[in-house]
Amino acid sequence: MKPLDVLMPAAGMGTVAEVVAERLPLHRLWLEPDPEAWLAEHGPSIRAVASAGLKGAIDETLMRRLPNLEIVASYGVGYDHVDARWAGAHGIIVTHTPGVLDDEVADIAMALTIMAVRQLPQAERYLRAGQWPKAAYPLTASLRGRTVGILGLGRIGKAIARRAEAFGLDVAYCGRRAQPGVPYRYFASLTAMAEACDILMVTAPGGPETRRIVDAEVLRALGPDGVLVNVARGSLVDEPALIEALRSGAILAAGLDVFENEPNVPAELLALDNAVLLPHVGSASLRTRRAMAQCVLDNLLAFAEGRPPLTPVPETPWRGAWDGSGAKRAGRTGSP
Ligand code: 8YV
Repeated sequence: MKPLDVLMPAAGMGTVAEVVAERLPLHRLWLEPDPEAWLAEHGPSIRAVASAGLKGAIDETLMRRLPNLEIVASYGVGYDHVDARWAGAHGIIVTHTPGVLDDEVADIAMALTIMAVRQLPQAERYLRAGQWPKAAYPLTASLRGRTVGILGLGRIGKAIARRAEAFGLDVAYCGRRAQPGVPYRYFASLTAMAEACDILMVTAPGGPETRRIVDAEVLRALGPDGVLVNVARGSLVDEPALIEALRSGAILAAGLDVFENEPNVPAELLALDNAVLLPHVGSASLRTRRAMAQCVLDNLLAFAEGRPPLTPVPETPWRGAWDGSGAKRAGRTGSP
């Protein structure tokens, strides 16, 4: 096995650098005093990139600095920070970490739903502020009799749907097409689904195609009893429109794990009591983050040994052209 030099451009969230470095030569670009000079000197020896999370885009500019790059192993199921189309067109495989985090993220989605509808963070603040002896906490809205509309019924959406059913909720979904064998009501139009549901659950991938698709019109359709829950990407939601909808009572509440410009959360959102806000912790348990890091490593090891990567993204399907000798895969074109 030819050693696979791995570059990690930006520091990640926990474990991934350690897990990769145990088995493969890892270069931590963010620790280099002059990253540009490092790339100019060492870029050609790099065949693999491990992305440690959403920080640091793996874009055309970076990939062009690495003329012998063959694989980008990304940490996380969403890979909107990686230009997978460019990679695919240049013979570079991109992998992600699907499957291992579905239940963890679905748990948080349900937690956010209950927190937002039953005002649990507010009730806890009330108790801690010593208000309880003065008066019982005010009555809240209820989850009973509600319909959850899931935008993007992928693995995580389905894990949420199973939980929602167990909670006695009706489930609907919206996506590019109706899925055969799925028992939930399908909507081709997001606005129509928002009108028909009470809790709009966002689990679709980020990226240019879904940018700000939850806009003022969708929020209006969700209505004054409606709750928006987002565990996907902040980019799917028009954040100023959401702030306005929460402020004006156009919707009841929101539960958000993700934001447009993480880790910065607009002061207007922070000021709103009907927004429950979490710092992108959907998958952030030790167990699940370890499993994600292991998936990054397993993809890199498979590739280093000439085996097919385990979880390539659809834009870069494995064509089996790489022979493990260090030769570039067929189809790599357009290197600088
Ligand atoms: C992680 C995520 O927080 O998997 C994803 O797409 O958003 C989360 O599980 C993130 O990938 C870690 O950087």
